[in-house]
Amino acid sequence: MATERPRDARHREIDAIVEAKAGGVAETRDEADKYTVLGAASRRTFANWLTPTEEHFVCHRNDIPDADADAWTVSLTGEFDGELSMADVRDEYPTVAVAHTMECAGNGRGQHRPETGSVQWDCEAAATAFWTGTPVSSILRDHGVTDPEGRWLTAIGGDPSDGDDVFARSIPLEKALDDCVLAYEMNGEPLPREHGYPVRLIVPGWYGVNNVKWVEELRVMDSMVVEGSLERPGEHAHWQQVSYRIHPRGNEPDENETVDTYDTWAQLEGAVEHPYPFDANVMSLIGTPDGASPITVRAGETVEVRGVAWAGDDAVDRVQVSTDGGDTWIDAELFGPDYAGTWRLFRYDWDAEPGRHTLLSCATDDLGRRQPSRISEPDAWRDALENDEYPWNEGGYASNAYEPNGVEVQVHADDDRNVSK
Ligand SMILES: Nc1nc2c(c(=O)[nH]1)N[C@H]1C(S)=C(S)[C@@H](COP(=O)(O)O)O[C@H]1N2
Ligand SMILES: [Mo]
Repeated sequence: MATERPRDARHREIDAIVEAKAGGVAETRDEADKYTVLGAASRRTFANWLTPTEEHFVCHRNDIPDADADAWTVSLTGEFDGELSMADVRDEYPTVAVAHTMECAGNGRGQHRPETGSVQWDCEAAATAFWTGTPVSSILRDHGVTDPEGRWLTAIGGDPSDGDDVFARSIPLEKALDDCVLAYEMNGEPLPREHGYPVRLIVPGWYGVNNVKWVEELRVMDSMVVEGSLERPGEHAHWQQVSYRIHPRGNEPDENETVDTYDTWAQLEGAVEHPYPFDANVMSLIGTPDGASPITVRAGETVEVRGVAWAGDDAVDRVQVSTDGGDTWIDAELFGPDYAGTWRLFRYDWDAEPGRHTLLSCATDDLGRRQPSRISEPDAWRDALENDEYPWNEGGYASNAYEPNGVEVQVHADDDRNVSK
């Protein structure tokens, strides 16, 4: 272990990533400085379907491991057994590519009032990339694991945890067998170190935290990870059972071996006492106009309001746009690629009048679940949903309220020469 303080190494790590990404990402600091967190530097990321690697947000808690693909192995443990080299992962199984919209479960946390702890993201921690690798189902089947009933797959990161909590996350085997990928390329290039080199788990449509980077062990068990599940030192269950749980102020979430419903929204509606952020809640963001500078319109011309909308394992059914702060709503057109687990583009041709306007977007999924208008007061908890509010929760997770994501836009007529503000 290095003798310098971990914080120093973290700062150098952040500097190196920012430099490599050359202006595509911006830092967002955690007050305790535990995380490396970089968000999309501009809203315009959300006006495009594919996020260039340079603009893809980064989020992790420990330092990046000093990995060498030639020496890296993935151990298969629990109800199966084996050890895969990276050559095995690449060459012994089919190669696939999946598109995946990844959103940090803490995205939107910065809009909770009062503020919660941890990284104060606004809406910049979401991205869509192509990930190339091996279907997890091929590895599982090859090792005799075919029955998902009651079983979970735990992926463990090789990031150094300084002897405290191991980065271990569990997903139901049903999801793992369905569409998950052990990825070694991102957007057609070898995985960058900060995104999980040499290999990471991709869980299409599920919150970022489930997508374990630097995977060194895959474990099949009949429960999700609980304290003592793993054959290694350190705390095992922190990232599954303590952190990343959605719960009201001032209580400790219960440890569960299993839950019956994986759908995050169904959990929020009451299926699970303290929900786990698994698949992403229905959400949308406007990419352009981005509000960064005034826009000038000519008489008779419209302004394209363009953005992205996603719904985890579910499909986006509808996106509505408001250009008057939520008084009236108009249906936007969905267009572009339509892949499971990824966002869709939407557009609306806005007949913009000069003045200042608040643009909002609100998506509805194919189960009729619509983004709530705002984040609730801290003590509302489950009642919030009935009042068209997202429940304020102590960790600030999985928020999908539309109103805080609005864009303030100033519009000038094109005969106005004083476009200085
Ligand atoms: N091993 C490991 N994997 C991890 C993390 C981590 O701290 N360690 N952070 C998770 C979180 S919280 C997020 S949001 C995503 C971010 O993936 P990205 O940095 O490639 O965008 O990685 C996840 N995978
Ligand atoms: Mo995250």
